[in-house]
Amino acid sequence: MKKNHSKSIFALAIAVIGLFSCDFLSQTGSMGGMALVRIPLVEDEGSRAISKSFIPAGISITGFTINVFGPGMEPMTKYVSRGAKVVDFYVPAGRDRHFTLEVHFYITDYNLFPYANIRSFKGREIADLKAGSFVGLTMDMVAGATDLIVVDNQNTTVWAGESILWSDTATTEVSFSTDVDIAPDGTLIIAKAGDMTADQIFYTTGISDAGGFDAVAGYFDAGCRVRSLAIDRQRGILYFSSDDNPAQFYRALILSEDPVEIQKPSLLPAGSIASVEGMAVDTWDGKLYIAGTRTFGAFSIAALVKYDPVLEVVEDFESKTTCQQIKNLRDVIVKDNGVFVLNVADLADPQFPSILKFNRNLDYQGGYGALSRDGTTFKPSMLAGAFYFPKRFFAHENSGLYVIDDSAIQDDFDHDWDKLVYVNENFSSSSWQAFPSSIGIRGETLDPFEFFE
Ligand SMILES: [Ca+2]
Ligand SMILES: [Ca+2]
Repeated sequence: MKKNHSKSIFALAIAVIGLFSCDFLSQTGSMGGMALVRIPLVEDEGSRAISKSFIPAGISITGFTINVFGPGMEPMTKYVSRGAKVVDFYVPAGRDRHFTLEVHFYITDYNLFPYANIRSFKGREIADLKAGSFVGLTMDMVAGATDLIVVDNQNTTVWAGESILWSDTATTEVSFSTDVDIAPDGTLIIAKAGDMTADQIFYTTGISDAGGFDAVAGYFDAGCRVRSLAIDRQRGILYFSSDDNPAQFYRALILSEDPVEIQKPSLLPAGSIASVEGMAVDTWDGKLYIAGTRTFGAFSIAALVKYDPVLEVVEDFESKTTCQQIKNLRDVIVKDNGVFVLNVADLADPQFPSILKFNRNLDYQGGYGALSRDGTTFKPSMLAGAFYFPKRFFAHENSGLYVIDDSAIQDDFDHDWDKLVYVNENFSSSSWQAFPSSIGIRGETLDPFEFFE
C-alpha cells in the first residue's frame, strides 16, 4: 500500500524555537557583533529529532549544507555530515540574513519515495539577528536539487542524467516538450504539445532509470501553446506563459495532495510585457523574473522584467535601450547572488555576452561567454565561454548554472551542433564543463540532442 508521505513534507510549520536575548556571548568578549544560530537537523527516518515529520520514507540522508548570505556579510557555507541532530554556528548580526538548509539524500525505495529525479530538499528562512542573540530556525522543506532534466523538443524527448558528463542517462518520449520544472513535493511538471491549438501541462513522479515515466499523475489543457514554466516551490505556485505576441501568462496554485493537484489557471495582467521567452521565480520573495520583450512605443524590445505576482504589476525592467549588453533574451534564473539571463547573439551582430548577470534591482553586474565564431563563420567549440545560441537554464536549484546551448547549424549528416554547459555562478572558466566534451571531426557530431531547432 502506498503511504501518503508527500503531505508530510509540508507538515512542518516554520517555528522559531528560540528568539531571545542572551548575554553569555558578550561575556566571552570575542564574539561581539555575532549571533548564535541553531538549526535542528534530522538524523534518519524514525529519528526523534525535531523535524521527524518532514522526512519521507524511502530515502537515506547523506548530509546537510547550510548557506547564509545577507547585506554587509561574506556569504557562509557549512557542511554537516549525516548523524548530526542539530547545528550551531555564529553569524554576523544584521538584518535580512538569508538561511538555506539543504538536505542531501539518495532514494532507497522508489515505492515509498517515487519522485525519481529529486536529490535534495531545501528550506529557506530570513531572520534579523541582534548581536549576542541566540536564534533557532526550522524551515519548510521542499524539493531542491534534481537530476539534470532537459527538454529536447525536436527529438520529442525528455532526458534525465546524473551529471553533466551525461552518464547514466534515461529518456522518455514527450511530444514537443517546451519546458520542465519541479513541484514542491518533487513531482515533475512538463509542458508538451497537445492538439493543434493548445498544449498540455502534465505531471509525473519522474523519469525512471529504465526510461519512461513511472506514473503520469495528471494533466490539464493549458488553453494556449506553452513556451515556458516557472514554479515557486516554497509557495506552491505554477506560472506559465503562452508563445503568443503579445504573450499571455498564467498562475495556478499547486495543491500538495498526493498526487499533486493543480488548480484552474488564471490570467495575469501582462502590463508592458510583450513576449515571454523564459521565466523564473525568486524563491526568497516570490517575485517573477521574465526574459522576453516589452512594448516600447510601437515596437517590442528585448527586456528583463521583474513582476510582482501579488500586486500583479511590472515592478521594474531593464531593456536593450538602457543596457547595451542586451541583445535577445531567452531565459532567466534567480540564484542567491543575482539574476542570470541567457542572451543570444548572431553572426551579423556577435559582440554580446552569452550570460548576463544582474542584481535584484536589475543593475547589470557583468557578462560571460561569447558567440563561438571564426570571423563571420559559426565555429563548433566546447571551450570555456564558447556558446552557440543558449536557450534555457535547467536544474534550477542545483548549485551553478546549467545551460541548454542549441544551434540549428548542420553538419554534412544533417546533425546540428548542440551542447549542455555548466559554469559556476562566478563565471570561472576553470569550472566550465560541457557535454559532449569534444566535437570530433566535421561531419561527426557526438551530441544526441536537437533541442529547440
Ligand atoms: Ca544536435
Ligand atoms: Ca539544435
